[in-house]
Amino acid sequence: MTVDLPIAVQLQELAVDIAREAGALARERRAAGVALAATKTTLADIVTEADREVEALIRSRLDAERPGDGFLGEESEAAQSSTGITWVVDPIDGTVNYAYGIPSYNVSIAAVQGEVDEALAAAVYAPALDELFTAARGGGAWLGDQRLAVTAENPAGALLATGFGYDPATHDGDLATVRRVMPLARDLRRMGAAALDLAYVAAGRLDGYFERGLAPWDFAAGGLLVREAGGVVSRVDTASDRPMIIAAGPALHERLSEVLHKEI
Ligand code: LIP
Repeated sequence: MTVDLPIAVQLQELAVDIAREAGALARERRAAGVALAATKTTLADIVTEADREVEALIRSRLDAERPGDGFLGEESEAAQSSTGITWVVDPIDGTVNYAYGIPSYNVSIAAVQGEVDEALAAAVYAPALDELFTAARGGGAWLGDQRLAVTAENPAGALLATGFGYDPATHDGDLATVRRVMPLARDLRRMGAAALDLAYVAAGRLDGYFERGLAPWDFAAGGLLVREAGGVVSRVDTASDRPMIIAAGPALHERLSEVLHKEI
């Protein structure tokens, strides 16, 4: 007798299975040596052959298992959904880390229903670290059998993470933002992979994260992890071409929003 699991759990199980297979391929290609395929918005914005190969693997698995679902990925054409579910995929998030051999890269897969902020299921897999973060809406966020929870406020200040875009023209503004936020911080991290930054907020390894200019595939899966771990994720300045993501526990999210709203 098959048990009809809630759709979010079914999607989560598929996302986990595909993320593991895709992550293994990325790790294998990394060990063999990374080939640059092209540059995109700037010379610093690279795509490797592995990015494209991993996304093709993910897409073929989803087409086989979930025909009719939509697809929004970093490296290939979008596909409309006829089922109400769309997969939002970054095949290798942290591409520059990947190209340099820095282990902080991951496969990020989210199944969303409606807006990208409304993910039903998520899997963020860091194959070089063999850590898979996952969540289904209403089912909590997990790292293996460890249930994840965001941190509470710390009188020592917040351990924050952020990131910078590939366009050098945006760096001054982003650094000004960092300067405004630092009075809330005990220290700052810049790890180069948004989905891992979000997964670490969910896991309590970071207190908060903020970054401008992310694409849906950078935050769709990690955003669900944070929400299912008791955190708050918001997107502000959405009218601009570089909206800001803010993710933290509720109290810190409020303080970060106050500071970051002042610059908008
Ligand atoms: C990256 C993000 C990172 C951001 C980089 C880039 P990619 O995604 O994960 O947080 O700072 O500019 O957008 O390009 O490696 O998939």
